[in-house]
Amino acid sequence: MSRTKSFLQWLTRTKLGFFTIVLTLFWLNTYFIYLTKFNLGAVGSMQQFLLLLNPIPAGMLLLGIGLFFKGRKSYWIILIIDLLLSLWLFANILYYREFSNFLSFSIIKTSGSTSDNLGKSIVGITKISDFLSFSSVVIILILLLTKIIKIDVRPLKIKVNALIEVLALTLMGLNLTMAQHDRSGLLTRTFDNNYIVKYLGINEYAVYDGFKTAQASAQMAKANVNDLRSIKKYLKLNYVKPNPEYQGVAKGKNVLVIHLESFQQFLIGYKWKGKEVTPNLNKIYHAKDSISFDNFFNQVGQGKTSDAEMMLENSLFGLQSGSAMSSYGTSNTFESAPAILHQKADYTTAVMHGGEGSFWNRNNAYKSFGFQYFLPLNYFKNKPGYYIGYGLKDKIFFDQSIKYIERLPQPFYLKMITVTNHYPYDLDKKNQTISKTDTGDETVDGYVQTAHYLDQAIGSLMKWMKKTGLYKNTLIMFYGDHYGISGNHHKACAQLLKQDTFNDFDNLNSQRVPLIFHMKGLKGKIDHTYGGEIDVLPTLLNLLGINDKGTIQFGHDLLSKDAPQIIAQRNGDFITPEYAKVSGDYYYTKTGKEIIDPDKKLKEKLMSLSNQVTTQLSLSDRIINGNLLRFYKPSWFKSVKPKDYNYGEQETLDNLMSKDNKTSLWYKNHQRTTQKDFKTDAPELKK
Ligand code: GP9
Ligand code: MN
Repeated sequence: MSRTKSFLQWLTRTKLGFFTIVLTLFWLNTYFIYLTKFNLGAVGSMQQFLLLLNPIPAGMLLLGIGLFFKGRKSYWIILIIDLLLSLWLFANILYYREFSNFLSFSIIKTSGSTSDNLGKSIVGITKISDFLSFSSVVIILILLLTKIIKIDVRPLKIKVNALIEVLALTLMGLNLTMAQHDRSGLLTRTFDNNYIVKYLGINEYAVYDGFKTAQASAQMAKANVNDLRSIKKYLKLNYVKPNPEYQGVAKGKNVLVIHLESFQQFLIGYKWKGKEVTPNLNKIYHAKDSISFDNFFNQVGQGKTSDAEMMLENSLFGLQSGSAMSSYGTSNTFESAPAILHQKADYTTAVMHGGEGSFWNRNNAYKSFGFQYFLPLNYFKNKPGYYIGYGLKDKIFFDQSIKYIERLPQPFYLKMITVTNHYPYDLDKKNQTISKTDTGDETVDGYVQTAHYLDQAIGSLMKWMKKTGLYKNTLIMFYGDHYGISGNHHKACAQLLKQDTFNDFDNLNSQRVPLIFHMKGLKGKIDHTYGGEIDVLPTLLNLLGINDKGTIQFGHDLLSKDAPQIIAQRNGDFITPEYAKVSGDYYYTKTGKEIIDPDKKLKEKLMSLSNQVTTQLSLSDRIINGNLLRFYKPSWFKSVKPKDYNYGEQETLDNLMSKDNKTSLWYKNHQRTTQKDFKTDAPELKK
């Protein structure tokens, strides 16, 4: 008998052979679906390699369970497991089509009522080719029924079964190690479910998500309404009255929040080779109608951008590890800025971002926050050369946003998330209009270039606002979300900042990011108050004249004379106008001298500050981990129900582009677009 023939015999006549066939079909099937139905963005040979191989370990482990059974049962159980895996694939294809994200247990749990009206639209969005996810099941079934595969009833040695499972786990471990190597923090930072699937596989994702969900619901089950009561008491005790001088000065104005990606304070006024890096922002920073803070700190943890967003929208901290928006954004109840503004002052609320909607779980979390509109990448044309790093280049993003901004009913609360100034600060030649710095540190030297690019994009947007008149009735808020150059680049940082050295205390100092409120007629100043991202919401609410008494917010109005000025960092470090704590060591803020031998009084002071910081952080954590805001029902606030929000493209465009939005800029401009008033020098858009 020839070798091939005996191999074929082995495949079709033995149990192990059957297992091999199912596993191979399952593998190829899953890989095919990865490539055709999801947008996983595997770039580079490592990611492509992992994407190709990642269905194998899970398939082996799960299908292998069937091998433990005897006789015919074993075959059927393997087939049923394959069917379940295919079903999971199928369900994800449908969900992904609508939401560019994978199903999660918290979505499934709430889907009876909700959320995404999946049930309703399931038929509408299914394509014939989606059923290809069942092809391995169908092929096996045919092979069995036609008796091409003959059932082998002999039991397998238990040792062989166990070996297969051990091998599967080993492969899984190997896969994980390689993935972590390519993308550190893959599991701890939870940026995007797409990443988990791309690196580890769709079934590993299910396990991961299940684990996270179980962890969260255990913590939630333990929490009760009394936990919230004690936190309310704490907040009441620490409440500071907002500054009456600024109360309501921006009442009824549009609020345009510009998220300056990775933008550090030192860029303001910074010159490279005699050229200002951010001339437009510098002008805004110093304008007479800008309140600009120069001691404002980012307070993010691993969740980076998403932590900044969590703080700005909710005045709650991110978590010690991972991203609160990813882990709790779908299932938790919030009392967020968009909901407050909508309910108290009839604002239309929206976010626009030139990146994928699933990143940081935005497409779920924003519903929980109460954003009416979310326009991520799929709302924008994305031609070759438009996209870099994590999203559309800022100039292209702004250019294409105009047609949506002008349609928003006013007053609006709109956040625009820029992304070009993001590590690794890459920019194509034709967009480089300032030279790189020369520290020799590759990850640092492009920073001024992308920051310069972002600044130019902002310049165009401002011109458009002035031209169209939107400028007159809008409060524009700029903020940097977190550092751009991490503390690991001591030498380069010292060089950029023209210092001899750069130590841990300098690193804390360079966590300063801009916070600017700019509005025509605003009584401006450079404000030296120490503040952080947690404080933005109370400050903004006061400017808009919205009473925030009784809200569950950990920040304080930065314009208040009584602002406590103790700025927590997510790891328990802090800075005040007098003292700072950096990795367990204390410093004098003004001189940067380390406090070596504090006397008793000073020691007590430092301890007390330290305790205040950990108290804040842990109380905020309790709210998020225990989902405590589900117990919060003040008379003036209606809890947000994510199911009331539909981010489906059709519905979004129907509402947004409706001719009935009589308060929109477009309507006021005699129902004509203002797109031609937006001038851009983006080389990609040159006619
Ligand atoms: C992507 C962007 C980046 O959408 O917001 O997030 P980051 O890496 O800065 O946390
Ligand atoms: Mn960011």
